[in-house]
Amino acid sequence: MSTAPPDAQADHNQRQAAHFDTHADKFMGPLTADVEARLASFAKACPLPPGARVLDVGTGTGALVPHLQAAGAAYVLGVDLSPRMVELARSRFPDLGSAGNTHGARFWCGDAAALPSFQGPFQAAFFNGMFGNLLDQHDTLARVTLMVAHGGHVIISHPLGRDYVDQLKAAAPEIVPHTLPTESELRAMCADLPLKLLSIDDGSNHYLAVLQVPSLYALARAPVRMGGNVVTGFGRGSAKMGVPTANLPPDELAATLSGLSRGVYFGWAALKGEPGVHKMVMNIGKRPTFADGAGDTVEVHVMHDFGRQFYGEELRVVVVGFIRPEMRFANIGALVDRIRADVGISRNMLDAPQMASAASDPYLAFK
Ligand code: ADP
Ligand code: RBF
Ligand code: MG
Repeated sequence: MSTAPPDAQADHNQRQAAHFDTHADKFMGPLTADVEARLASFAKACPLPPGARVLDVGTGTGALVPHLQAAGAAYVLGVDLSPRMVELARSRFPDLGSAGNTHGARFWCGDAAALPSFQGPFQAAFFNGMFGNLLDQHDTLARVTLMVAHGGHVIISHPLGRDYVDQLKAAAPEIVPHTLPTESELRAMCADLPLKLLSIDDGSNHYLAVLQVPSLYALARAPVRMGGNVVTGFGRGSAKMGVPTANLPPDELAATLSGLSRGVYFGWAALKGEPGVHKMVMNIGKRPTFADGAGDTVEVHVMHDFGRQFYGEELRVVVVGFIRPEMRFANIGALVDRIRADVGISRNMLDAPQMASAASDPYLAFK
């Protein structure tokens, strides 16, 4: 996935914070009735279950927050890069601190792409009036999507529309590097994300795209079968991460892999000569978290204790689901935390009847 270099991202975030710190007070003025009405309709764009937790990315002074609350959000977390904006937003709502489970609105100052996972999961995440301000729209969309519960929604909206954002971009590209994606651009952006585009209204003076995180993370082309004799990797999976990964030979699998984007998948695995079919989660990619991550690897973590190593032996997998694209993490601890979440999601998803049936795929019986 495209990821801006960390220093470019840090520079961009600093520029956003400084710009909105300077202009924050202008965002406290009343909005027109028209804009308020559009914000109200955006907040109702997806169902919010009772007790819903909602993330408002680029909350500014919290303009969308009352509308989210009116639409049924019990818990709103507003996130913004500008400390002054966050200060003003906090001044408009009862002070609840920055974490906790009491219903109401809270605010967190920082990059939504770096929001600690304990703040989630959310039933919905909104990018309102700010998507063009992101340096790497795909990367931030991917990371925020991981904070949204399965079956939840991601909303990209703007109360003044794409033409307006075009003008902002033309006037100050260092602050607004992108415009809003057209329908085909949004589909392309979501191609390797666990997101389904439910609707898009790209009107002349408003923009509303409604995306959903699938409830089963099913892979469109499932089942995908692949296998091979286990090869050695970098010796890090078990030793440094506590997650052994049996590496499959990528060259032999080139034809199968060409149709799959880099990322994390799950399904079923069997080792030749050993009884049983086991749940597995796997990564296909280049391990961008590590300096030695370059060549493509296919790594399978089998959720079973074999009590031994099995290098050179034949491992087969049937892939049924896709969780997320491969990403660069700030450090090995953050990667391991995320892999643990991937293991948990996979284990749960594979219990669903649609996913469980693939365990009896004849390919896994070596016949
Ligand atoms: P490498 O870097 O060589 O791939 P790892 O530390 O990732 O080494 O460990 C992977 C090896 O551990 C596999 O090749 C396999 O022989 C063994 N292993 C044992 N149990 C498992 C398991 N449940 N899932 C994956 N590999 C396992
Ligand atoms: N490496 C990354 O650099 N980024 C990832 O997003 C990533 N996701 C993974 C998800 C799972 C479920 C597994 C098993 C591995 C993942 N890896 C990822 C690969 C990891 O870096 C690799 O297993 C170790 O470096 C050992 O080779
Ligand atoms: Mg390995």
